[in-house]
Amino acid sequence: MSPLLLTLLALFCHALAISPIHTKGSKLFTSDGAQFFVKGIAYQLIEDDPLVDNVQCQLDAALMKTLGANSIRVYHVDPTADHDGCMSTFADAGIYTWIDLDTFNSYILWNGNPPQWNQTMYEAYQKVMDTFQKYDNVAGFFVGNEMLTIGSDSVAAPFVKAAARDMKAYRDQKGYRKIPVGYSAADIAALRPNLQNYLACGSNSSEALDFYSLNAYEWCGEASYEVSGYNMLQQNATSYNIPIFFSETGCNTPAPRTFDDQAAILGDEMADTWSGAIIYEWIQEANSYGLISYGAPLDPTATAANAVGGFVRAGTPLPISPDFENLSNHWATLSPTGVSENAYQATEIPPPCPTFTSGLWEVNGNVPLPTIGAKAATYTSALTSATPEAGTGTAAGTGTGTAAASAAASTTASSAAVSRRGAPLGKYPDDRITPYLKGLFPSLKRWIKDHRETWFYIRGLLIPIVLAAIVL
Ligand SMILES: *[C@@H]1O[C@H](CO)[C@@H](O)[C@H](O)[C@H]1NC(C)=O
Ligand SMILES: *[C@@H]1O[C@H](CO)[C@@H](O)[C@H](O)[C@H]1NC(C)=O
Ligand SMILES: *[C@@H]1O[C@H](CO)[C@@H](O)[C@H](O)[C@H]1NC(C)=O
Ligand SMILES: CC(=O)N[C@H]1CO[C@H](CO)[C@@H](O)[C@@H]1O
Repeated sequence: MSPLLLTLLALFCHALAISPIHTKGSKLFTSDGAQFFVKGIAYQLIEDDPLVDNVQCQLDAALMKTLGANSIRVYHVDPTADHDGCMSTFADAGIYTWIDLDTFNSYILWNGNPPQWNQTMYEAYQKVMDTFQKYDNVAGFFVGNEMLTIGSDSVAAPFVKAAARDMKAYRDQKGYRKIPVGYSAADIAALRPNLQNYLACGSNSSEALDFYSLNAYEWCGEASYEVSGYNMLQQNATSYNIPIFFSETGCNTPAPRTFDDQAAILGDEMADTWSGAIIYEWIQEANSYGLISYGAPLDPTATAANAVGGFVRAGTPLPISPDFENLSNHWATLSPTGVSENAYQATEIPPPCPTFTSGLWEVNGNVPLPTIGAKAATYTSALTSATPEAGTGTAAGTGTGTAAASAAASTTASSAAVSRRGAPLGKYPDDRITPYLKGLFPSLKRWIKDHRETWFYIRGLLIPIVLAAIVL
């Protein structure tokens, strides 16, 4: 085939592609400039990578499309495996993926050990990013899941931030797409809102998360926005400067699940602030959070094909009633449009970095982050011995930074955070043709950007005509 034909073909195929996601201010946008709201499903059929068996992915993606999902979250992947099949299957179904960079042997905090962010982990995270960055339907990466669970775990928070800093720098240095990097937090009242604020705070956005997300199971049964405590989550997140969403939700007691919380999250109460939710989880297992099963439960010791722990983990997904329909019914009626990227001015500023409160939040302000491989004990003692003067004038502040210093840092950040808007559409004087022609091309480009769907449609019609003209 001629290079021209190949190019045209590539353009044609691109027209069908999924539009990648990025962040601006507190919101997620597709490259079409539309705000994106997550309607996701936690998807981990097996402990190992579920994105390698394309036959299974096809079966599941088809039913997820029926359900109305636009995202999955995968907690463990094998960066050495081939994901092309599954990733394109999900992309074709309009489904994005949220991928955890860590796995069983690379957690920043686990099992009561001191927090770690070291070279081995950095390289392991890099491999996952290297493998997945090429797929347009990767919506984001998590540097960790639910690692901090009590107030004193807060000493690990700078390590989480350091991991995000380094993965963002690695992404940019490799010239990868600006795939958002975030953290998925456990919903711990004692850590709230300190952790949320800490991970976003400071004037240097290279050292903050791109998004924050929460695993919250507060809304159970016939609760309501107030009774569930979602109103408090909303209070804590109002005017937050980076995107925030539920990375797990779906309380299962009492059964059946109604998913009524979706109406709050994706509706008037929260959609101005929150970017949607991921439901825990796709497969029915012993914990009873499944939306589907691959057959009746077995004896936990059964050794049937694809069975682990008493549950078959492959095959045709069968909806669990009424949970599946309940969720599907909600999602069908909830399609917030939010704001278009062009119309949105990201004026939110980073929250102040929380100050030290023994047992609750043991990181004092905007402390310098640990370097790769820093030992927790050495790092912490350096912080406590730092004097207020040590870091005067630096954006990083000092270990003994005060609330005032953090607030000052945030104020500085505010001017930087004010978004640069696209130039307004020019007005062309009708007596001079040159400026008009000069303006035509950018206007056309802008029109395409704003009307991407229409443009793809037109282009889809034009390309076969051009091809036919060349061939005939
Ligand atoms: C990094 O930490 C992990 C545990 O999270 C550990 O298994 C590994 O040996 C450490 N590597 C280095 C170089 O310290
Ligand atoms: C922001 O943070 C990055 C990563 O730590 C660092 O390289 C850069 O120098 C910082 N910028 C400022 C202005 O401090
Ligand atoms: C954040 O939430 C907690 C409890 O969930 C609440 O006590 C606190 O007042 C909230 N803070 C703000 C600033 O809304
Ligand atoms: C929103 C929704 O569809 N709710 C339904 C969930 O399932 C129960 C039990 O079948 C129904 O009564 C609800 O109407």
